[in-house]
Amino acid sequence: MNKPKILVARSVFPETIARLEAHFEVESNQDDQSWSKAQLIQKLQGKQGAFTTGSERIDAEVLAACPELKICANMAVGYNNFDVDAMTARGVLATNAPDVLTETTADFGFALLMATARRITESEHFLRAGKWQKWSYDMFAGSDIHGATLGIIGMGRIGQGIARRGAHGFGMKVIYHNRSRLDAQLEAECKASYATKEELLKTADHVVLVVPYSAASHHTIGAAELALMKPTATLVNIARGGIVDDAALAAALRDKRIAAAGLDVFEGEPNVHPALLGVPNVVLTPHIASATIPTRRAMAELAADNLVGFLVDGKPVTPLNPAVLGGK
Ligand code: 8YV
Repeated sequence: MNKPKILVARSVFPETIARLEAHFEVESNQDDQSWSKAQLIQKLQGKQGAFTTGSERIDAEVLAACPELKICANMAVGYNNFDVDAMTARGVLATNAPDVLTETTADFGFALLMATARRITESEHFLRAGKWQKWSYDMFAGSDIHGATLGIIGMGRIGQGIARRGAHGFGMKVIYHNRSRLDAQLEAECKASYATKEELLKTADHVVLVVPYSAASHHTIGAAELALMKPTATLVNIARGGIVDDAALAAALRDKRIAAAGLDVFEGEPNVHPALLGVPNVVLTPHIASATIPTRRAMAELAADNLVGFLVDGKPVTPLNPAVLGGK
């Protein structure tokens, strides 16, 4: 019997490819070429499955042009690259990779917060440039993390991981804003209390964004929100680029309306707004919050589990639109 055909849209572990090849005829993009939408459509011709990594847009146009497609498995917890409604309408299964990256991503969020608040990369650049000639009492003075107020916008699994680190590890006072309140037990475990977005922005010393991207969360932080923050506050974004208005943030950093920012994600990445590159009080990293080998391996395995589970056994592990399962 012919094996189903799948596309692996980005480079991935050779072991993952080998595992997929046991079940499928695999075309993979091991050279990590950047494909236009037309090229993605062309590569998807005749494919029943796609292994995606979060940046390949699967929308109504792609789906209409690829009628054989049955499943897209994202190697990412975020799935704003999928138009899930359009996929459901076409009977195409969407899956993501939740849970396996929670703790690693929360570690990174905290690392970025610490690097930002304590000016670690800025001071390292100074040292490497040979500018360190003397001690001074306020050289690279940053803001305290222990005992400070940590405001988390988006209190899903990763947000809760950051709250636990802040409350239990650093004695921070944790406040959060989320579409819905956590139940009392989770709030107690995270030592976190609910705040409106406005209260959070006005009172937090450090604001961390972990909210999923959608039309509703686009520019959750723009000029008006930045204006509410304390001039001593820091902002960390490990969610998605479009959550922050990068131009407004660059202006706020330049004018010292907030103290500093740490960004792992950007509007239009891998391009970064040039104004952000021009301000010193921002730590910039290339979307690496989940990047440890064990975690990336677990994410790849889960995406592969979904492809094999669905196309071979009819049982995906983490479906986002289980409504389509009845029809396949
Ligand atoms: C991924 C992510 O590295 O899981 C997510 O939503 O943003 C990252 O962990 C990225 O999407 C590529 O897989």
